[in-house]
Formats: sequence, structure tokens, C-alpha cells
Amino acid sequence: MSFTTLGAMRSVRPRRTNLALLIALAIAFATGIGAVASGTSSGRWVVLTHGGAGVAVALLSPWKSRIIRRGLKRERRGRWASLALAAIVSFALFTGIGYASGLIMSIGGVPGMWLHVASALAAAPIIIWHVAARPARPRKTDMSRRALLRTGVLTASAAGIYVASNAIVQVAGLPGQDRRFSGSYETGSFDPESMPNTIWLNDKRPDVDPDSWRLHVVDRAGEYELSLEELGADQKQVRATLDCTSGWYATQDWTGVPVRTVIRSTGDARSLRVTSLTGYWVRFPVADLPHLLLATGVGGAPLSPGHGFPLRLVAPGRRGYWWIKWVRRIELETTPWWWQPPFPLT
Ligand SMILES: Nc1nc2c(c(=O)[nH]1)N[C@H]1C(S)=C(S)[C@@H](COP(=O)(O)O)O[C@H]1N2
Ligand SMILES: [Mo]
Repeated sequence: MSFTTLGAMRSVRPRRTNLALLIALAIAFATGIGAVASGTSSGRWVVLTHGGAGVAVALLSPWKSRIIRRGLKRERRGRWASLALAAIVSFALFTGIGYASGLIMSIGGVPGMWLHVASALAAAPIIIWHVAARPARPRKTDMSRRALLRTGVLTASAAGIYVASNAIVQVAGLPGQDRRFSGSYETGSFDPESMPNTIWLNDKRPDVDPDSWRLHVVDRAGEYELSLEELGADQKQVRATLDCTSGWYATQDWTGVPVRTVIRSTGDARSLRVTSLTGYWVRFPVADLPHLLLATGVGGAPLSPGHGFPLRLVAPGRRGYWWIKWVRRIELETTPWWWQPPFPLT
């Protein structure tokens, strides 16, 4: 960046800084949600854009803090909420960088990724309020050559700094160098006992009596039940990676029955709904059927209660929250797979 561009940046009007910051935050938020949803490496660009947007937010912060300092001189209503917002966004940035580099993996025992997501979710409604309370209307001149040039400089700097900081993580051998494309760290691969027991939100591990437990199958040929013993016949092994959105992943050898072999007919079904004994459920597109495994074992041993005994779903290429534990029922439906909350609600 030349001195003239720096000079030009110094004279940026507050309204434009605010607008740029809002756009960077919106991109960070959208790609953050995208990163949580993506389970295959084709989602890598979402995670990369997320990192770049985070750097852009950081780059804009010196300009923004000048605006904040000026604003504080005026006694305006809601200034404490605005300051809280600045603190929350800074915290989200701090925990994001901490987790990505591996330098700060947890604070007070709480996983850094969890704090990152929680602070982003807390910031979102305050940002909406803040924009409504201090509106900045776009103007025609926002599309001027100069404004576009600045946007270009900001975008290129953010991308450059992001790439450079990833290189530093590699060269310095920081823990972050071993992350998966999703940003997760390997924990307990081929050692199910040291793999974390994770709950999406507030689900509870049920006590299951294996003798009376049955899998309810509803396909296009009707409804029937399978006992654990019946599921024990004709087992297959699948090596698959469970990648939790709380920031860890593990590869295991899972044993069980392919969903395909218990579904007798798909007919006109468009989705498969998989439900846990706890009520937790997810809907898969029927195109996923050939990949899904109903696992009774992992690493050569039966599932532990925490990992979903007696039966859990293995959904290769999907993030951990699709891997339903304590499966009770699988049901083919004509409902499209996307007809469900974007994320499970329990
Ligand atoms: N019934 C049920 N299944 C669930 C969850 C849950 O809360 N309830 N959490 C999911 C999430 S978020 C993850 S990452 C994996 C974790 O599996 P594990 O505890 O065996 O490691 O289970 C998934 N299956
Ligand atoms: Mo998870």
C-alpha cells in the first residue's frame, strides 16, 4: 500500500467506515453459519472467506474506534449498549483468531470455538438494533471510483493478511497448522474412548434397555421393527470422520448396518427423517441413503452410552450434528429434506 493510499484511507468518512464494517460483519456472520453447516472440503472457501472477513473487521477497527471515541463525547441514549457491542465483537474476533491459530483453545474451560459462536450470536441482534438506532443510508457516491478503490484495497489487504497469517501459523508450527479444512482439531481418532461426548444444545443421554429397544423403520413398503440382535446380522465397516462444530474431529472405524439394507423400498420418498429417543431429529435427502450407516459399534467395541448406544447414525461428509445418537426411528417421507430448521432445536 503506498503512502497516498494510506493518506486517502485516513480521510475516510465515518459513514463509509460504518458501512464497510457492517458489510464485513454480515459476510463474517453468513460465512460463519456456512462454516458450521459445511462437512466436505468443497465448503473450504466458506471458511476461508470467513477468515478474510474477520481480518477486514480487524482492519477497520482503528477507524471505527475513532468514530466511537467521537461518539462518546455526545451523551446519546444507548451508548452503553454500543460499547457492549464493541466489546462483544472484539471478543468474537479474539476467540476466532485464538482458535484458528491454536494459541487460545479455551477460556476458563470453555472451548474457544464455543465462545466464538456464542459471542457472534449475541452480537447479531445488537448490531441490528445499532444499525436501526444509528442509520447510515447508502449514497450514490458510495459507488464512486474512489469508494470502489478503497473497497478493493480493503478486500485485497484482508485477503493478503489472512493468507500471510496462515503462513505464519505454518512456519511457526503453531497448533493451528494441523486443523482440518473446517477449522477443527483432531481429537481421539481411532480411540473412541478419548473422543469427546458432545451434545448439540440441551439434549440428555437416555438410559436404554437393549432388550426392549427397537428400531422403528417406516419405508414405502410399510412399517416394521428391528431388534438389536437382528441389526447384528450382516454388519459392515465404514471409516468416517465425525467433525463437530464445537471444533474437534475424529476418524473412526464404525460398524453397523447400512440404512439401504433396512429400507425395503424408497418409492416416491424425497427425504429420510432420523429421530433419536430424545426427540432430536434431522432430515436427509434420499440421495444420502447409500452413504448412511446405522452403527452399533466403533473401534471394534459396542458404542458407549455417551456415543449413542445402542444405535447411532454415521453420516460421512456431514457435520457432527447430523450424526444422530440413540436412534429410535427412521422414516421415509415425501417432504423435501430442506423442510426443517436450519439447525436442530434441541
Ligand atoms: N440425540 C442426539 N444426537 C446427537 C447430538 C445430540 O445432542 N442429541 N449431538 C450431535 C453432535 S453436535 C455431535 S458433534 C455428535 C457427537 O457425537 P459423540 O458424542 O459420539 O462424539 O453427536 C450428534 N448427535
Ligand atoms: Mo457437534
